[in-house]
Amino acid sequence: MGPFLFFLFFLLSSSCSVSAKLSLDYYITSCPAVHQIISDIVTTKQINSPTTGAGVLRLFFHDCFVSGCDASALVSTNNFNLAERDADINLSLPGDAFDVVVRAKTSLELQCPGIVSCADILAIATRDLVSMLGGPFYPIRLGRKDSLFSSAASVEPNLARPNASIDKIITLFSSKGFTVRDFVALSGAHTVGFSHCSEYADRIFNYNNGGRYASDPTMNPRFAEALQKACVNYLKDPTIATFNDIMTPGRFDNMYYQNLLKGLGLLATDQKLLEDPRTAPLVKLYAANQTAFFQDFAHSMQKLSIYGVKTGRNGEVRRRCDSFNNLSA
Ligand code: HEM
Ligand SMILES: *[C@@H]1O[C@H](CO)[C@@H](O)[C@H](O)[C@H]1NC(C)=O
Ligand SMILES: *[C@@H]1O[C@H](CO)[C@@H](O)[C@H](O)[C@H]1NC(C)=O
Ligand SMILES: CC(=O)N[C@H]1CO[C@H](CO)[C@@H](O)[C@@H]1O
Repeated sequence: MGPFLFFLFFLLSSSCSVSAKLSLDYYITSCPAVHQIISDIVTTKQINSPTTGAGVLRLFFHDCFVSGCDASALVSTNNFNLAERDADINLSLPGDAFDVVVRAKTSLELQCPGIVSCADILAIATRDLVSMLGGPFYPIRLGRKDSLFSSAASVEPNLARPNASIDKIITLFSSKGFTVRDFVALSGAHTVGFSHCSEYADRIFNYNNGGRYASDPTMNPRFAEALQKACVNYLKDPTIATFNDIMTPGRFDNMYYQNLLKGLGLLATDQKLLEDPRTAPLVKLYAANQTAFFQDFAHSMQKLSIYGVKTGRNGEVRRRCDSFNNLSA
């Protein structure tokens, strides 16, 4: 192949978009039972440990936003490298979420060794769990490769804290190609799971230096009082956590948005969605119409699940989800 032809080939092959290389039936011949195997593991795990679903959903979001949906968040730190999962913001990612992926991988390695990537497992497990909790079911295109890198330092700039402004989060999302609509719809994930007191303590204790029990005026006062009781010892016991959605904590529904209308948002960034004129109309839409929320959530999750995906030689199919195949990487 002459240099010109090679150049042409390179142009053509690199212009195929990543998502075009993913497909719904990627494992149809190499591992036809992939969906059944993952679904069995996920179902058993969720029944035995009901906090798994929310944990996996959050883990998936963190994995995707930091360098793409490439299982970089699953890698353990070793002597050579401080991995993503050990960044400060990750410290509360729950062990059950990692565990269910490891279990699915173990089962898949017995039936189709070396075939199914950890990134695909995490994407499928997330989808299955959302649907098991009562949320929408959506198709997932497959063929993601697992990352060759994972770095704690890349976490902080790519995720938002609950003290961030809505402006800052919209900028973060849009820098990755996600719209305000994606942001508000994906935030509905906080209809399940927990947050630790430290994540919202500044809203319920000494708000604006107003005294020990001064709380954020945008928070429902009875809700604030209940949280003050639950969190009274949070500095001594940092493991104390409360439901993100106090009304239907284990169900994936549109209650998160209905809560915001009543001042029952837990994190500052949740409640602020009702204040910003760019996000408030969507909060009201989703609060009034669960079908609209489910449609948009499913759409944005499909978009999230192909964000920054690695294909071809930009990644590998890991043998173990917590380490690279080349152990000295
Ligand atoms: C962009 C703004 C966001 C901020 C500031 C934020 C922040 C947080 C914080 C502080 C927690 C509590 C963590 C803990 O204390 O253990 C949390 C939990 C959670 N987040 Fe978010 N989050 C955001 C967006 C998202 C998105 C887009 C998703 C998924 C699509 C998501 C899914 C979850 C889930 C499911 C939980 C519960 C985790 C569990 O129970 O283990 N979050 N989030
Ligand atoms: C938000 O909280 C983090 C620690 O959780 C802190 O490092 C950061 O300075 C705070 N940012 C703002 C804007 O207050
Ligand atoms: C709710 O949203 C769905 C999907 O966008 C739409 O088809 C339906 O008409 C809406 N329902 C109401 C009552 O507005
Ligand atoms: C949570 C996680 O899996 N990553 C690290 C961050 O926090 C956990 C829990 O403390 C640590 O065990 C992990 O090293």
